[in-house]
Amino acid sequence: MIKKVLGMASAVTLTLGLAACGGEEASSGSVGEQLDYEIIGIDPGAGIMNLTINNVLPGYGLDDWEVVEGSGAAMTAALKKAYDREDPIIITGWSPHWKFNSFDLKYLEDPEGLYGEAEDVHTIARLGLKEDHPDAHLLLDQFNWEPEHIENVMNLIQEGAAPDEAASQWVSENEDIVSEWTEGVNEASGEEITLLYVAWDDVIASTNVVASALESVGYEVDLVQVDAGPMWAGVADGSGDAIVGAWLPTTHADYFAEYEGNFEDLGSNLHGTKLGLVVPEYMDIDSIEDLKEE
Ligand code: PBE
Repeated sequence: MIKKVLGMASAVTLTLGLAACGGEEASSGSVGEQLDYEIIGIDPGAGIMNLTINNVLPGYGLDDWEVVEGSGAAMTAALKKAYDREDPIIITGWSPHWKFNSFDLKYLEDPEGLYGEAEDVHTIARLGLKEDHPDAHLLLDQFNWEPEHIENVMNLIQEGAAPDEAASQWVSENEDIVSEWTEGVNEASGEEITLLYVAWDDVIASTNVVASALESVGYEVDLVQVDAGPMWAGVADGSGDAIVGAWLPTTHADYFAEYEGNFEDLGSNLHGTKLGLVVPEYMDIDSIEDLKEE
């Protein structure tokens, strides 16, 4: 009897010992084991989520991996937490974005090119905006800047400025650029323009800057934050006047196709975006292919 009890006790000790050992193995095992095969994603309506889940994971045979849904803010919070502890983490990342200014990060190579080439960010207007508000339409049509400009605004916000304050600071400090957007635009007298946007940090920055430029010529601008699907639906059904964060031709291809004919594409306002899986420099993987286990 006593012998049996002792036997059980040592069996328990043995089990605990193995479990502890398993834990250690997990933290020094493959990247997949360390991360529980989880990539930190953002909101499910984002094009980068669609691309990662439906093209990239299957394209590289990463069937064990999943992309955790959340938001842009939850993703950067998870990144900061992991980074401060030098823990491994993989996020769905994009440029332009302030995270590359705040942390040492790298894109995992994408040898199959499944995230596509550098894209353009387009301004999309509702049908009829040109007739109803020709001057706002002209300004939106002339809005155009460079990645370094939007990064400046994003960094101001990241350093603590409210988005509208960062935007009006940038607008007042960059009159040479903004005057190209307002060229030929007549002063308005408080007419309302509604811009729809998603809480992606780049789109928060660009939308606030365009709002500030419209306000500088006398418009009253309403900024309405929505999800990606409703943003496209809203500009197509006319409940919003315009959006300035349409990533094309790849990232928002499905939305573009779904609503084509029900909006006016005012063309590119920025060239040179990038999408991918992003990790801290201290991780010793370099390619999406490194996530595949034999
Ligand atoms: N983003 C930022 C968006 C477009 C702008 C890359 C997160 C997306 O994936 O839809």
